[in-house]
Amino acid sequence: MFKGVLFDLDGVITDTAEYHYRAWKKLGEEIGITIDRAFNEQLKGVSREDSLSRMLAYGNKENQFSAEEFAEMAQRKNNYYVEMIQAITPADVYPGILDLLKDLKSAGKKISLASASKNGPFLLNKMEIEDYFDAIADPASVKAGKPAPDIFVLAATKVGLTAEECIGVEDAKAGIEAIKASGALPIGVGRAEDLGTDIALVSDTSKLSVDYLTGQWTDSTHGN
Ligand code: B16
Ligand code: MG
Repeated sequence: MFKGVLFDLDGVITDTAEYHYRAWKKLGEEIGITIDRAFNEQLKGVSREDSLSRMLAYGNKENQFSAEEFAEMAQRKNNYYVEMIQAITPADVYPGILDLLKDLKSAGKKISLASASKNGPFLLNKMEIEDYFDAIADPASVKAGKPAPDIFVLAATKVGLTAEECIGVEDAKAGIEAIKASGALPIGVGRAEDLGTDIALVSDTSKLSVDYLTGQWTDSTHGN
């Protein structure tokens, strides 16, 4: 049976994915790149710097900025984002997540954060759920971001487990790829069009429960 759950944050624990989108859109408007929600799917789960590189490539402006300008734009996007997330409260925790965290704790499962966001600890604090987490994997300390498996491997290691002993929960294509590569069992929150047809999917977080996770584990090759 699975021994731990590795949680993505943005788009799984709360709706910060929307704020990331708005902050990138605002920066884009300032530098003459118009993005839409379809393009934004490619930024979900991707680090701040990699997201900016993808946005510049999308706008055919990848060679127009110096390293200093690049760093300033990444910082500016984060400033917009940090301003938006100040207002986050416990009421912003997605449906079902608090009960899931409580039930996982009661069931003796480890809980670890595998977010690409450097704002993860701040957000857990704002939502008042940091005490449920046995560990937070620091995205600044891994070599490669999602879709590389590093952050999920680190999140498992930090709670004394291997990724193979864990379930990973993600809302982004890059994150699902990272979970698969780590050896954990992926569960997606979202649509098959975005996340693929080969993994377990829930349409929203209210469908996530210890029973659901247990059923998926038992049905998978991990359970055999
Ligand atoms: P920050 P996740 C990811 O978080 C977001 O999905 C992605 O949009 C963002 O660029 C990335 O964190 C970095 O976030 O700029 O706050 O460090 O989905 O992996 O929880
Ligand atoms: Mg996410």
